[in-house]
Amino acid sequence: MNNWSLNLVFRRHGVRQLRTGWADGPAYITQCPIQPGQSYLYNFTLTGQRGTLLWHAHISWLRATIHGAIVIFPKKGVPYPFPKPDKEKIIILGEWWKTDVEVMVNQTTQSGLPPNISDAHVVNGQTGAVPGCPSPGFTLHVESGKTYLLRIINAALNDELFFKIAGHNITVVEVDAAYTKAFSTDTIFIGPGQTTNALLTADKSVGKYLIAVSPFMDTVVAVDNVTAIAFLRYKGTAVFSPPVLTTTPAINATPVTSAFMDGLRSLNSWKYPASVPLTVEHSLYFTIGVGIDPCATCVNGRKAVGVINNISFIMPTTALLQAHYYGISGGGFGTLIPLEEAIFMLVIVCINWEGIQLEQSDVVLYLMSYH
Ligand SMILES: [Cu+2]
Repeated sequence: MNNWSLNLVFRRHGVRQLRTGWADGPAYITQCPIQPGQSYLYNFTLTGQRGTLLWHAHISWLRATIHGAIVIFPKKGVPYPFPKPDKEKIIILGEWWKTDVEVMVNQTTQSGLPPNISDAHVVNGQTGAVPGCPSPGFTLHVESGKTYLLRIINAALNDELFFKIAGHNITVVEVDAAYTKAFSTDTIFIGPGQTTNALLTADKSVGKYLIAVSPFMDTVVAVDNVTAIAFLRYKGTAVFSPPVLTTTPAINATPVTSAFMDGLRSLNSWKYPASVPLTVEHSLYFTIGVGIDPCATCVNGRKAVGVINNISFIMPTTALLQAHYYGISGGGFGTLIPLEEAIFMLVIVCINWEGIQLEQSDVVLYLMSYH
């Protein structure tokens, strides 16, 4: 039931909605939004998945604040393929604006100028003591000798983030609800909408340790460079203990991101095999980039738009999948790729991303339901 004053939809990132794509969530792609005072029932089945995923409002920029965790436990009696943690903790990273994000996005769409970068990053809703904000920061309480499964979610709108705990390595065991080979790291790299499960063992001296969340950006696009600060606190830590500090990776630390990505390997065990198709029957070539459209209200008379194969997206009045399903003409979905039982390989090339810094409307590109 939407008791709010704005249209809403909800999306579950990473849930394999087999044959329930209609309840997938993105506004005007799979469904029209739920209008104020109206209700909608999302009915879907989780099949063959367990782990941590993200749900959020998937319309405009409301996902800045309307979001949360989906925790899917293994079936009863099925153990984790890693040592059972003593406790589990959810850690949601995000971006925070001081302004109303909806007002900001509307202004951005009118002017064609880039939206403001966020004012801070947050860990479970708290920035920590950053300039202009007296937040105490989130505290993760632990007991010596115990192991914790951290279910880390990046709910940020735009920023890829580093997550680091002073003095502690953590062991990645699952990413986006898929088990991985366990690997130890001092820094996690996580993109918007992604999740990472990692084991943390409280095996250091009793005390307080800084948790730092900072952005990654290796091109010329402006980004919020404020580090969110949280704390890991052992039981028995004296009240006014100064925290053990850490450094954050450089904002453009590509080697750190590469090392993390290269460390990710599917568990690929007998019980959890990586069954991927080995024969490709069709190759599809996509270029993803930024184009310029004329815009009467825009400051420069034009605005940047996201494009796939040089075609941009115009918000339809009927959701695309609804139009397709009911055979409504003029659905705005153009030529559909005829799908048959075949293995496709998508070749995706990003072009002209530097263009984003020059002028920008709401340039957000999504790839939906590809597998
Ligand atoms: Cu989303």
